[in-house]
Amino acid sequence: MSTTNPPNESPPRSFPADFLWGTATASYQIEGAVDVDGRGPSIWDTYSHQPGAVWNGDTGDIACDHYHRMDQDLDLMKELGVGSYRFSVAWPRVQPDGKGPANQAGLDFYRRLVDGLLKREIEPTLTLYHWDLPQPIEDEGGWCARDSVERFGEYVDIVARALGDSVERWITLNEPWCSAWLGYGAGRHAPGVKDIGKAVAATHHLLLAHGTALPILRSAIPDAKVGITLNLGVSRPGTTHELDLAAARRADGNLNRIFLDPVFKGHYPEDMLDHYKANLPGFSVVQDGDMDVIAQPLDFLGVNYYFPGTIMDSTRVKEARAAGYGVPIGEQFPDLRVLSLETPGTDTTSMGWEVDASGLTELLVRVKNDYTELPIYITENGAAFDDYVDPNGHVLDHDRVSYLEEHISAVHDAIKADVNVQGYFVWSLLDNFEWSYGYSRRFGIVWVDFPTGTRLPKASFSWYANTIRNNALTYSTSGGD
Ligand code: IFM
Repeated sequence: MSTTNPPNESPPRSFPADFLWGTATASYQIEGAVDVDGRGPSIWDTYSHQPGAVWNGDTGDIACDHYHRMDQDLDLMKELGVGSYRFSVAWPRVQPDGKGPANQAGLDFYRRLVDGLLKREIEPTLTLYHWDLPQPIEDEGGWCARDSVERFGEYVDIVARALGDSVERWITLNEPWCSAWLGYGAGRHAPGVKDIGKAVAATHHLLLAHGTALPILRSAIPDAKVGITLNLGVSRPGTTHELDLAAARRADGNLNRIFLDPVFKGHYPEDMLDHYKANLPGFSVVQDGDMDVIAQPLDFLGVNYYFPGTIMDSTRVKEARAAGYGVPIGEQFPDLRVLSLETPGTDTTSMGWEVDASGLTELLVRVKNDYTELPIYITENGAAFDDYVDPNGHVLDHDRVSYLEEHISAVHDAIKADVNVQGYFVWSLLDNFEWSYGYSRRFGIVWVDFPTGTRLPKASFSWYANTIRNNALTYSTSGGD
């Protein structure tokens, strides 16, 4: 643990004067009020109500009830001292049928949110799509159907016109890999489809939707700063055997390169085109001109990072065990033929994710070297642990403080290595609906008592507030500058 504050043990790791500190949430994970003020159903309403889909049968019906407790949450952010709050707009609040005219009551909610932020001198960072696709769009094929792209454009136009006078920083999509590959490939997220071909089609249509949104945003809001948020990782080969090197490359292709290459280079990576062509229609949904739409200039890249991956070829289970790795049973994407290994002795979060902040620095340096020198915001980073309220009424989440300290330090290392990182957003402000894990995983720096909705800032909240106030990591046992 790194937080028993030994003053002056190491020099403070200061951040640039204009570094943006923030925190993030997403609509379905916190808002609740799923049938209030004209909101329509989303794929997550449908999915979470299917028996067995989400842990404990949890749903986002009430979640953190942020819809009704917004002012309290805004006050918490003010107390935290963040410069920006990253939230997402629920498309089904704005267009309950996924098309047609705006639902004014839905837009009014986000207007109140944005005004409440600005009143507290907190910059809004608005994500247009964080996975709550209107169910009527899914009924017509969802992201596997090209029509969803046009639908998205109409929705973006409505939101841009409604909030463009007050929001400067816009994110088109959050983690399209999860929408496409967990939603349509692994079936572990809404809409719960298991079909690799559909995941490939969804990947392309999501990227096309991103590209389609760009001129719409730029024409409605000439000063907008627009980016996309990708969940990126490092994919480390478990051995130097050629099969493992190739497997790590495939994993990297699936997670990182099929998103980064189109956005920054205007084409899909050849090896992944070949891979998906081998057994599937692959990227045959790509039409002339699509790649130019996808590769239009951006103002920043949002990076979400949580954990690194250690990868070997799936035929090498015996060798993986002999090398000392834990080998999970079952492959998420059998076509990829990769083993995602566990390294015994490494700390993990309650998601089972390995804690290794060096992966974040490595990733950021790679993005700069291979893709872009645009400003980067870490739009999500954080950890779930088994928090509890102690008999004194405190949540002493030292594991989370340690995780955040190490990862913010890794961002500092990247800045020293000349990566243009301009901000960092903790995931998440509140404990919330963690998708298929329901409420069983707590990522918040504020504890939420779900039966009552009561909020209780954790120790990590004070620690982060202190970091923001100092604009520096002022102490650590993991080494200084
Ligand atoms: O809770 C999610 C978030 O919605 C997207 N990024 C990862 C987080 C933790 O799993």
